[in-house]
Amino acid sequence: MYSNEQENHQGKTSGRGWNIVKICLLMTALPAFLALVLVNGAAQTSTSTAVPAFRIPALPYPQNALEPYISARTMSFHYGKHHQAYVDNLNRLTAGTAWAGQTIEKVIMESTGKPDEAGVFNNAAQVWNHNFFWQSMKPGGGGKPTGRLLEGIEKSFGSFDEFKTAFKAAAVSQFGSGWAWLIQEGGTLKIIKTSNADTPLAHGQTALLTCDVWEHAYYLDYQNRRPDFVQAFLDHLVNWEFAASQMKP
Ligand code: MN3
Repeated sequence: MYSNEQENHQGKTSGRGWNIVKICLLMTALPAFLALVLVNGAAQTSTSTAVPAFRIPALPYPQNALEPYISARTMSFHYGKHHQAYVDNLNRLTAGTAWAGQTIEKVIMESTGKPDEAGVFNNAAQVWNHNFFWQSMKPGGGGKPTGRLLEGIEKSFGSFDEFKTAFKAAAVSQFGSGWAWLIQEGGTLKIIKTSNADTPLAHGQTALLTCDVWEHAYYLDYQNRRPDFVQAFLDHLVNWEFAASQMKP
């Protein structure tokens, strides 16, 4: 009993002594610890203020979601390789420049029409165009728009069918690589085509819808039959809700 109490007493005593040692250790270590936290914090701050790289947005649907009109194999190359390569190139070309960390739109607007910056423009515009293209489609798309967009199409092209014919003609007749677009300009809707990376954004036009007619967009699935690809795009893939969402008041 006594020895137990003594043990307890000693235990308490040695516990108190140990606490004092711990406090002393803590007081010694605290400045070092705080210094570490501060240094670490500064390092983290400098990382977070470091310029974020341009990133490829996630696809709005799985890679096989547009089958059978666009295969998962085409998507894996088109999104996973081509689109990714534009993003990687843009990061390489803008690293350490004033464009690093800017919005893709700003990079496009500031590099367009400058021969010395053609590489930056081409890659930035291709990143933007592809972001827009993926959103221009959805599984179970196609059909007809509604509301204000349908009214605008009927007013500008006569009828929805005439719009489809004209859009397909533009997409098919784009010589070489490029894009077909439905755009809004002023109060009217227009169909335009652009070459290579060129984009309506660089011309002050509002894009509503696009179809990529570079061969990499369709060659694995349609080979040389671009008209069949464009027809499938119009009939089965167009995301009209997205196009309508891009309209300006
Ligand atoms: Mn493409």
